[in-house]
Amino acid sequence: MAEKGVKLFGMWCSPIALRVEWALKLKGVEYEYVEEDLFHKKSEELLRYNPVTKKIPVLVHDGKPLAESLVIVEYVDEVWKDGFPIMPKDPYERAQARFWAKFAEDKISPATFAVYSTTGEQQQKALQEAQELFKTLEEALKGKKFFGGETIGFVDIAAGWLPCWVRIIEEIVSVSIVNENNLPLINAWFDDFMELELVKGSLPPKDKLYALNKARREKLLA
Ligand SMILES: N[C@@H](CCC(=O)N[C@@H](CS)C(=O)NCC(=O)O)C(=O)O
Repeated sequence: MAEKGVKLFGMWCSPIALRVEWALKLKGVEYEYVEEDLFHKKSEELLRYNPVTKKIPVLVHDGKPLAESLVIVEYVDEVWKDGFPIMPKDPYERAQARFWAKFAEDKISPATFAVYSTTGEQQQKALQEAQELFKTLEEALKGKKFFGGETIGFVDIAAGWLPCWVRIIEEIVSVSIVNENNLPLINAWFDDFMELELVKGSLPPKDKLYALNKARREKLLA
């Protein structure tokens, strides 16, 4: 008989797994969290449930596994459809939400990583590129507190790791990426998003995250 219930495979320092945690918590879904130690050895269970990419997060619902964080978030929204709405109801707005989530994933993530993993002139160039991309993303926030409007939605969940991780990167590399002068709307969104109880209650300890990412950068630059 297939196992019942909801299980989430994640890792404490994964901003990507947080997306799924936020979606489940917003919906009030009870779930079992399974911590993976990707630095050492992936569990047999993870490899069995996600033999294709072998990555976390993986959601197992009544024995059926799903991979890819944003696919999972949409699934959660559809299955627990009477709970907090994550995707917009209107098809055009829903498509727009997918567009901006993809923009953040495909453009902003690598640009932010480039600032984190370089120095000197290369970093200056990366910084300029990242800020231009954030400026573009800012368009989607005009007239709104969150990307979802008055409350958070799909884009906030997809891009929601940025407020925490960008602040840590800024501290590690001693460079300001987002501030109230250059990106006032994104900066306010960073603050508002980090103030949410949902977010405050789920972020990894800052000192641990800082230490991990500082060591990772040193390794990348060595
Ligand atoms: N596009 C995937 C990315 C997942 C991903 O990169 N997960 C990382 C942890 S944050 C992972 O499992 N890395 C282990 C590996 O690459 O083998 C998603 O959104 O779920």
